[in-house]
Amino acid sequence: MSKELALFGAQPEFDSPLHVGQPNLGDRSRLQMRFDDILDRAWYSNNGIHLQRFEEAVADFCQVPYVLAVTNATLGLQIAVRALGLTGEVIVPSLTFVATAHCLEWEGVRPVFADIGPGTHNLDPQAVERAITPQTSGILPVHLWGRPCAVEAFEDLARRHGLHLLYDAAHALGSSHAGTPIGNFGEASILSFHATKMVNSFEGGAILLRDEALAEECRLLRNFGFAGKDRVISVGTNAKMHEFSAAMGLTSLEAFATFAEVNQNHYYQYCEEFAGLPGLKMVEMDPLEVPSMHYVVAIVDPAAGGLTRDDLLAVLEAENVLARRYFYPGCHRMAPYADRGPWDLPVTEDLLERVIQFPTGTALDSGHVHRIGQIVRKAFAQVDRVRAWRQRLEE
Ligand code: T4K
Repeated sequence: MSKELALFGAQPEFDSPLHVGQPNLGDRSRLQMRFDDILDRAWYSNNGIHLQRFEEAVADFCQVPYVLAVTNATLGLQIAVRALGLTGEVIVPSLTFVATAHCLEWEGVRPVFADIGPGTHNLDPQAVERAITPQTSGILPVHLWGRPCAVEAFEDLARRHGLHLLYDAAHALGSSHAGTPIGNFGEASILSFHATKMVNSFEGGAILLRDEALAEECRLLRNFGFAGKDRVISVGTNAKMHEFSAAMGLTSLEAFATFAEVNQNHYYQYCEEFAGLPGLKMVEMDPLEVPSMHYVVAIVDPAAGGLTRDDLLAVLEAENVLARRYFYPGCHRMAPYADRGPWDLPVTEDLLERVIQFPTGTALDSGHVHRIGQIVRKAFAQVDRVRAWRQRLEE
């Protein structure tokens, strides 16, 4: 505890940056064998063998009948929005990556932001019900941080109001609710396999579906509307995942249990490192519901601990710990949605000022987590000095 904080001019604790979202890599030699296999076969895209294996592996892992791998989750969402025929307005949270809103806007559908629960960070079903208008055609909740939404309440709402229901499950690979894997709720769920996700395919995503006809529609949309050689029966885009991504996704998915164990260990260690700090509270993760524990999320309470979330980010950044404030400033404050306000989102706006994510994943070991814990403790031990320093920098 003796070393001075780097914020005050000392050497940073870490020589190179620690990121939230540093990629995990599974078995490198297996991946290289798969790459060689792709090169040997000279089959790089368009429903190759690795894509088929990856889709089967995801379907098996998520226990859903239909999986379509796509180039990224954003295009997966757009395809699902179009396949479901969403129009008018769709209700979404604002505390999410902007793709949740943009996938609608891109398809000519207006995202309408409803507030979230203070403990769940997920869409509040009552706020969603209040936001329903005659123009509403669907609900698009996000399983934020991989924690499942109030799926029963949303199914009930969708049924009572005749609305479509699809989930942004970008964070939720491996998550389940009451024992049911997350892809089995609503009409479609979309995963992300972006490089920063626990399981990655460099870039990538997947649409999980239970209905064969809807899966077929999404399949057409993913591949220019081709229903066979030389036969196009509808408009479509190109959202096909290529073989190298599928090989990476497969290799990464095979290591899920290892990644999950690492993340769970980090999560529990962070809980211990931060124990007793009045200004910092870890967001609870249930390993049975969210085995990936892909995000380590905490809430900063300036009234209790004296530091703001952004004070803490500045302290950490000076030490080369690149913690994040996902998803500041919130979609409702971004273009083009900000101009459509005012939005009534008190819980969202409060959390956007106080939520913080810490580095995790295989790039870190328990020593890193301990040193991050020490930095945070040091910051809380000299609140007045940190505040004064930050104010001076801002002037
Ligand atoms: N819905 C939700 C709820 C989402 O969170 C996302 C994506 C989507 C939909 C859309 O999914 P995709 O269409 O992307 O499949 C990143 C990702 O780009 C994005 O995929 C992800 N959510 C979001 C939460 O995080 P940024 O803008 O924070 O990325 P960036 O470049 O700042 O990277 C994050 C950290 O990871 C950095 O500190 C650096 C590190 N990093 C990043 C990359 C790409 C590495 O160490 N290596 C790398 O290769 O959005």
